[in-house]
Amino acid sequence: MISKFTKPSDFEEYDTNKDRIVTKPEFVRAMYKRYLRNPDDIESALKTFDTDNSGYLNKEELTAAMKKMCMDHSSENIQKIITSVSKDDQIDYKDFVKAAMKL
Ligand SMILES: [Ca+2]
Repeated sequence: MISKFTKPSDFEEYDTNKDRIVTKPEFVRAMYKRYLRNPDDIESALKTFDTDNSGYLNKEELTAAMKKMCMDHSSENIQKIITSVSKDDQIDYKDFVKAAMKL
């Protein structure tokens, strides 16, 4: 549990289930969400998650990425994300930006 914050609004942003406790997954998610607001960082994140360097994220790579970010990486949720941003089951840079904006 992390108890020191620079301003109260940070706490509210991190505490996504509003139980007044910021758990490690909540903190990790918040950090990634902040990180993914910058287009340059989105690009470097995509490169990090694209483990076979194909330029696209497939289902397995996206699942691993979501797991790393402490986000819902159930196969239903992964499929939902892919269907909502991509037409061909592959996530390219543009699709990944769209997906990151929804996190
Ligand atoms: Ca890939």
